[in-house]
Amino acid sequence: MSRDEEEAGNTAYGRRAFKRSKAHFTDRVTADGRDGWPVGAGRYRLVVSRACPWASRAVISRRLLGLEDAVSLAVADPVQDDSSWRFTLDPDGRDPVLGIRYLGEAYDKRETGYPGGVSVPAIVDVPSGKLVTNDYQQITLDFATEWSDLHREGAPDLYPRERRDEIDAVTAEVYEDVNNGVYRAGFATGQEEYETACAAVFRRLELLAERLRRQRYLVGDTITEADIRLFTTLVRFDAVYHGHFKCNRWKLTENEVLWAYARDLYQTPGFGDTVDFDHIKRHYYQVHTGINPTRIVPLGPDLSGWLTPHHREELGGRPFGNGTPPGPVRDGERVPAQGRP
Ligand SMILES: N[C@@H](CCC(=O)N[C@@H](CS)C(=O)NCC(=O)O)C(=O)O
Repeated sequence: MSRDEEEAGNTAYGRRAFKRSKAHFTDRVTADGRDGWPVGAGRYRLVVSRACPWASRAVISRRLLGLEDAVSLAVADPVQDDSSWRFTLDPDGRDPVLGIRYLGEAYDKRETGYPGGVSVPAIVDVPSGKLVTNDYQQITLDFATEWSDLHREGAPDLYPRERRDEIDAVTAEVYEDVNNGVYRAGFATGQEEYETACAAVFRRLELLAERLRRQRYLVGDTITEADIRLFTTLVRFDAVYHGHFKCNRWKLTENEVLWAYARDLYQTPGFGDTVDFDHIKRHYYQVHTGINPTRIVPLGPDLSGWLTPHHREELGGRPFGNGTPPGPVRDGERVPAQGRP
């Protein structure tokens, strides 16, 4: 949630439903450079928080597509301060490539006095230090389609042309009721608003479970953008959405199909190796003081189940299509032990 959303939440929420703001910086990095930002190896830095579901989409795509050498990664402290996302995990609290302490400095370089919030994911142009885009809906689609010259050998096609209509349709529903639905439930300030959002979350999850009962992935028989987008919410479900956001009709671990589907993806290289449960829990429970004033971070849930067999391979499917899984996580990008099961 960006700062302006949070402000809206503190004022008009009793009467108005939670509304996610649109990304303000929507330039695209493309093969032909039509917005002034051509794809180029080493030119851009992807700034994320591993806590953030929208940013995590980009971290997963980057791994699956093998864009690690092309786009470097900056991981912000999961707990923002009053000046928002900061690089306190790095030596001297500065991002070593951009040389800045706060992501907001790259926003300022792009547009002085921008009144909106600073959000992740963000792509920053390294030579100028300027923010290029914070348009999380577009970044992964562009990684999949515009950056193809720089994909690794064996990279999967995450947004296959012949499946785009189906992917767009399913991701629209997943966005509305699941990705953003949990936030609508979590930040509701009235009983009715909460109940409507929470009911929609579970109604949609049950429909998705039906769809996934007999097919391994959401669209076609390979991993696509649609799976990445559902995964980033499911992997956070029991850790933060069930308790902190009150989406508690059932836990992910209690839904046989979705729990197996989420474990299958978690155990696929490029998914689970990007997830930091410690960052996820500290961010949600410590930052949203409106809904958790004590800032206490719960000890649970038990994470060991994420590594148990899922048996989804019995449904067939070819995770990477004609491609191959990504190689090991780069040195310096491994999730610390405290964030893993
Ligand atoms: N609403 C964001 C989408 C991404 C987003 O909400 N990211 C969150 C983290 S999960 C964020 O950076 N929020 C700003 C903040 O919490 O200060 C946008 O407008 O681009």
